[in-house]
Amino acid sequence: HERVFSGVQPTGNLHLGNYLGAIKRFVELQERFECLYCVVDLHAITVWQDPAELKRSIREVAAAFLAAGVDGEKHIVFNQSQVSAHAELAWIFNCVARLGWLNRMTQFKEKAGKDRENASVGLYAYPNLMAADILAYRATHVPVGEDQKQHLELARDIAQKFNNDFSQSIAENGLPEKFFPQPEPLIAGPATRVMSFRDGTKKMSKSDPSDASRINLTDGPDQIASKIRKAKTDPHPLPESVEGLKERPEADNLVGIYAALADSDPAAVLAEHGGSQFSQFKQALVDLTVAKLSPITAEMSRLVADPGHIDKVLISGAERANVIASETMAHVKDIVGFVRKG
Ligand code: AQP
Repeated sequence: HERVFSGVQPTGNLHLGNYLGAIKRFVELQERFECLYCVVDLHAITVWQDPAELKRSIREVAAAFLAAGVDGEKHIVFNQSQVSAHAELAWIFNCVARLGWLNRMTQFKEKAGKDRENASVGLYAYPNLMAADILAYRATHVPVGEDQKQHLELARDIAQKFNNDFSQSIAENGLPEKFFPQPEPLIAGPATRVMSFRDGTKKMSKSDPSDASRINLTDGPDQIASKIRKAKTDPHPLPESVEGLKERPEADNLVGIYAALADSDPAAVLAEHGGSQFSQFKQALVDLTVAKLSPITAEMSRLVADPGHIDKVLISGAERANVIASETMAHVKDIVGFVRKG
């Protein structure tokens, strides 16, 4: 059974990278898979979140899903904290994953920075919770940006170790040998790693203190235009072919963004715009970005202004997610050897 799971953190400043690397892909996958899209609020609190701000951000991420075209009736949209299986399974995975595995996670190193002693334990265990998110639904496919690749690999290792450690018990409970599937990352297309507009070697990120480094999904046409015009570039015209994008991170980034927004690919974009000056290409990119994002931004603000609809979608989503996840948890408890009410 093929099933998609993915999540986005409600930590404010949703940006073009989140849209192109994740949310836009969520929409595309709805035709082919049964999908669960989660606002991962338990992940968000691994770093401090102001409670009122968190509530607002949870609704904003849900609004972004819906405004971008995720169907909250056919598929499942919910917030993580409302399905207790995520936290329960994460604990079990805390006891499956090895310290050595987590010590290799580069995102923890980046986010904890120099003051590692002062990072939350949750930030360290984050990848185990992410594995639980996916495996609570025994999801087979996970659309994410390039930055999540290492965490996905860890989720695969956890699934495999659980299946191995408990192979006898899995068999005794009459369950399939590969109780947890190996979730496959879906990292494809021209915008799996959208870069900062201020530094072509850093990814576009919510937490970048410079607002000019990213296009927020709440930015209006004027902000979009000004940020794209000011985006860092090199002094050369656009190359004629994709080979010419090597060693030119800023050009590569803008061409990738254009291609992703146009549902095209970099070669086709360069066939049209190769040889242009950046000033010209940037104007085309402004027009395309505004055309694609404006309807989403408008719908997001409409939904957030009266959150009744969003809350209904989230509550119904959590109920339906809970049905699937509780079944997994009942099996997991039997497999591990917990006594429970039958
Ligand atoms: N720059 C990016 N390009 C492509 N995809 C990206 N994603 C994030 N940044 C880019 C993808 O968006 C999804 C949701 O991300 P998240 O909110 O769960 O966490 P994140 O990766 O930590 O997001 P940020 O913006 O980078 O936040 P900070 O600044 O806190 O680190 C994921 O699928 C992610 O790959």
